[in-house]
Amino acid sequence: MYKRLLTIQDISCFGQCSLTVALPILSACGLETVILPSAVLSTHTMGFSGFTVRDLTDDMPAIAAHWKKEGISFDAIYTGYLGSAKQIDYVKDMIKNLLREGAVKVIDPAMADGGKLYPAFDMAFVQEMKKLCAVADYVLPNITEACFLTGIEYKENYDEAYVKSLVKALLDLGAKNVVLTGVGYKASETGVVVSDGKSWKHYVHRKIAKGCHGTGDVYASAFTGALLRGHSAYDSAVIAADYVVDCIEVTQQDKDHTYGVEFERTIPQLIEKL
Ligand code: PXL
Repeated sequence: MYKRLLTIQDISCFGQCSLTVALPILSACGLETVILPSAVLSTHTMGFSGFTVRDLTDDMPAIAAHWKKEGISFDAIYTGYLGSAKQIDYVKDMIKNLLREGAVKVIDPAMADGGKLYPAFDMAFVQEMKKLCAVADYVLPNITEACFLTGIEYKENYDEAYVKSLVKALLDLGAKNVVLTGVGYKASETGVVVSDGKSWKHYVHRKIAKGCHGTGDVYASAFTGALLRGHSAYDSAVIAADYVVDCIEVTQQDKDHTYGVEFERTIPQLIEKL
């Protein structure tokens, strides 16, 4: 079936993240991809200074109302980087008003990495993001985001008991399935844990580089694309992880390309896996 998905996140014009990654990946996965930009920035906020920001919060309710009037509805929603706590409220309204029966809700609480919140966010934003994660079918945090969402202390070195406590706390928030990224117990490894509270699967793969920018968005887009193409949550998590590894590998051949990953070059490999 040809599915229609709504994705809400910013447009960072330069920098290969958020919507400039999500739209091409989801379209390539064969989904009708409707976008709602939460803000327009000249670049993303990591490693650039003096970037411009046009916040689009106030446009969101009117866009949603127009869609409602036109009878436009969605089989799925996938949210990424959101600009403000108020936007999260508007997203919750769209979940109530614009989704078809049985629509899939994927929430990537893109707000933190490496133990720290991104510059634009504070704890008030985190509180609102918790409420959005509570209604998610799939929540896709990294370890730092999981810590902010659950109040559990961030650790660089951890064991399976620690990861289990994070996943349990995320499920207790209300999310139906947790896809926790960046989980590895050795320096040379990383991976993803997928759990619905009953089953527990950990896909472990090689760690090539530390913290490549935009890979969270590449991951969440490929995961959502595979899921909506009918793959299981675990298979989608594996497909997305392998795709991100391919993206990092091709990008490493290009030493000057430090602001994002060259995800376009490996889209054929992703399609092959679907
Ligand atoms: O990749 C997440 C992301 C999305 N959008 C903007 C960002 C970031 C991460 O820093 O700055 C504007």
